[in-house]
Amino acid sequence: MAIRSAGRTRKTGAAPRRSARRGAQRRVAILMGSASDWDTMKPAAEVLEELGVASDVRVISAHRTPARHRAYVTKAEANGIDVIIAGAGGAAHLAGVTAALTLLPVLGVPIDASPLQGLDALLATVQMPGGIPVGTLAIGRVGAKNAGLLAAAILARRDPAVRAALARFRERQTASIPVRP
Ligand code: RP5
Repeated sequence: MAIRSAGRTRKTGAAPRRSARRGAQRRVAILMGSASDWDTMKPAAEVLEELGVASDVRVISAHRTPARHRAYVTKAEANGIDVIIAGAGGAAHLAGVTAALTLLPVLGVPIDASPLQGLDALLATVQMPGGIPVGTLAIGRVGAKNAGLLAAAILARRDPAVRAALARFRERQTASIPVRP
């Protein structure tokens, strides 16, 4: 079953939606606690699109929209999602609570959204007590990009097309590194 595209967000008015191919099954969910997180999370959607993986981008807060969060996450696996990426700033519990509600792998992206410059979100996301794991990436846009790549690597175990796209990505990346400065 296909999942609806992201709804309209309150601050920007723009709908953070992203689909690699029109009508393609969105296999990776990209959740963020606020529309203000979208600029940071965008590299996850962009790299997945580059690899031909459709993503479902949603603004969902564990504490400000708890009902929306539970409804989405508990149905995600049945709706064809394979991996969930969750980015949040401050006392960032989005990834941890998401992981508690699903058996899907959850990748957390700490976001620099407070005077502590993301250190708070990093610790909140990475320091999950034993039993409910969150695969935590780096703070900010680099972490989001790597979350997209890691999600693709997970899909690639059973999807030869994604594996081939990932291999081509690595080749392009290697070729782009100059021998001399
Ligand atoms: C967190 O609070 C969000 O993930 C965001 O990083 C931060 C600030 O949110 P806004 O006040 O910009 O909506 O829940």
